[in-house]
Formats: sequence, C-alpha cells, structure tokens
Amino acid sequence: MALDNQKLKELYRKMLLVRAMEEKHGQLLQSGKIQLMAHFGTGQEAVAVGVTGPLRKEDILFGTHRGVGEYIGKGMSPGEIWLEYLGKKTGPCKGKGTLHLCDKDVNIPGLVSSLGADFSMSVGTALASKMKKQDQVTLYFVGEGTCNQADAHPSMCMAALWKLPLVFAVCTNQFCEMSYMCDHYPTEDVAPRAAGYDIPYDIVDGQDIEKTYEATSKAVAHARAGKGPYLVEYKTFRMALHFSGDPGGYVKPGDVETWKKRDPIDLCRKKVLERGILTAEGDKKLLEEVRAEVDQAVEEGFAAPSPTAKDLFEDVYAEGGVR
Ligand SMILES: Cc1ncc(C[n+]2csc(CCOP(=O)(O)OP(=O)(O)O)c2C)c(N)n1
Repeated sequence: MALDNQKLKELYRKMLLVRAMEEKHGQLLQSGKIQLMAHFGTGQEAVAVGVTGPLRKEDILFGTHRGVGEYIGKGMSPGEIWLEYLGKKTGPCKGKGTLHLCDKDVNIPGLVSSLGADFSMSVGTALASKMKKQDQVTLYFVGEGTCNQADAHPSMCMAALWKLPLVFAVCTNQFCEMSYMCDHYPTEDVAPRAAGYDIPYDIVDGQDIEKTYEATSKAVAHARAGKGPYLVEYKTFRMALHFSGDPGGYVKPGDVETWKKRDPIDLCRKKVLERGILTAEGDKKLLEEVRAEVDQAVEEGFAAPSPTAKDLFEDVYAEGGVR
C-alpha cells in the first residue's frame, strides 16, 4: 500500500537524518575528536524508521545497540542525542547514558548491555499497560542474533498467554556480531518461532520503507486492539561492520555490493522523485538541510556544559525509592 505523500516525505527525511547522524559520528571518530565507539546500522534505516514510525509518543520502545535510527524514529532530535553522546549535563540522561541512553519524554526506557535481558522487561511494561488499562503498546526491537537468547521463549510464551499489547520487531540484518546468522541457527527465518506460542507473524522486505511501515502498523494495531502480541521479521543487511573498531574480513565478497543495489534510502528517493513529492533540486536541498541540522547539533553538543564530579552522586537513587 502506498503511503500518502506527506508521510513518505517525513519518513524519507528521517532516514536521511539517521544516515547523516552516523556519517558524522564516523567522521568525528576518524578525526580523533571523539572516542565514542559506535555500532552503525547503515542500510537498516527503513527498518528502524519503519518500525518506530507507527508508534505514538506514549508507546514504549525498547531499542537496539544500533539505536540512532530508532531514537530519531521515535521522535528524539539530533541535538538531544548528541548532548547525551558527548556526555553533557544537559543531555536526556545528564551525560550518564551516552550510547546507552534513555529518554522518558518519548518512552524509551534505555538500552540494556546484556542483550536479550530486555525481552522480559518488554513483557513487564506491556503487562503494566494492560493492568493499568492504558492505551499503550510496547515494541521490542531486537536483532535476530539476540533472539537466540533464552529469555526470548518465556517472554513470547507469557506475552501470548496474557494477551499483552506487545510487538516483537526482529531486525534480521544477516549478521550476529562478526559472523553470518547461518552460523548461529539452522533456519532461514526467526519469525516462525512465534507460531510455537500461537503468536501471529509476518516476514517483510526491510529495504522498502512502505513495507516496513505497513507491516509495523498492522502489528501495532493488532496489539492495541487487545488481540495480544505480534511478531514481524524485517529482512535487511548491515552494510557497516559490527562496530567502529571491527577489523572485518568476514563479509563474503560481493554481499555489500549486491545489497547496495537495494539501499533503502535510494529506493525511497526513487519513489519520492517519481511521485513528484520532491524535485531533484528539492532532494539535494533536503539532504543539505539534514546535514546542517546534524552539524549544528554536534557544534552545540561540544559547547554544552559537562557534568561535574558532584553530579556523579546525583540521580543514584530514585525519588522515594528503596535506599
Ligand atoms: C548477553 C550478551 N552477549 C553478547 C553480547 C555482545 N554482543 C554485542 S552486539 C552482539 C550481536 C547481536 O546480534 P544481533 O542481535 O543479530 O544484532 P546485530 O548486532 O546484528 O545488529 C553481541 C553478541 C552482549 N552485548 N550481550
């Protein structure tokens, strides 16, 4: 189904922004201006933006370690992200989160280093929403490798048993860290595992923003209507290496070139131009505007105040929490 022009342009802009954020991060690392390592999600933009696009602000998102796409998709600004990445006092986690940031304003509870531990947390937030009768969906965005973690199974089981408003969004980018997924499990797809718990599932092309957005919208509507969890698997390819210090050497020759022919941003640009949503000139201007927005965010981030040693002792305990 074709998205309306305004929505497609909005999602296209977000995808451009995500890539510009990562390109800038890479440049800053290479020039030695920052040491903040990164897990880039180059080539996965239509998944991250399509998975978060249909969510409302109050919906809860558990994201991945390639998080920029989800943060932008869920509504964080480049400025907020860079303040946190640069460890600044005015960042959403006051500089204590950096890459593992969370943002209460858009209901991102934060990245857990031990991958897969948040499977059960997503069951917890979805259960809380249901018990409080809140019109709120939790979306757990997760890599296909992390789906091998043991917590995946009891989480799917309980989500189905309790008919929770929970969407499992699996990003199959072909790799689990520094090896191909076929070295980790014997099946081509992760999604059919959901059938073992009577959870409906779809498998979609992760390069096409309209398909990712549509599949997520369907799953979110299902969960929001009280029909229980849904799983969507998005097939994509990680064009970047696992992390910024990855020496590589394990990617099969020709794979990147093959997938580059279906770069999600190029595919979306083609639609935007063909449908007359933007002219070639307008497209160029949009890209410049997006890059300028990122440059400004970084500049303001560097200029922002850093936390002091005293700040280390603040926000250690929750207000009214157990001491
Ligand atoms: C419990 C745990 N084991 C191992 C790691 C190290 N690790 C970081 S990313 C990653 C790969 C995860 O693969 P996948 O879920 O497919 O996501 P991708 O990196 O492909 O985006 C691993 C193993 C970790 N963070 N936590």
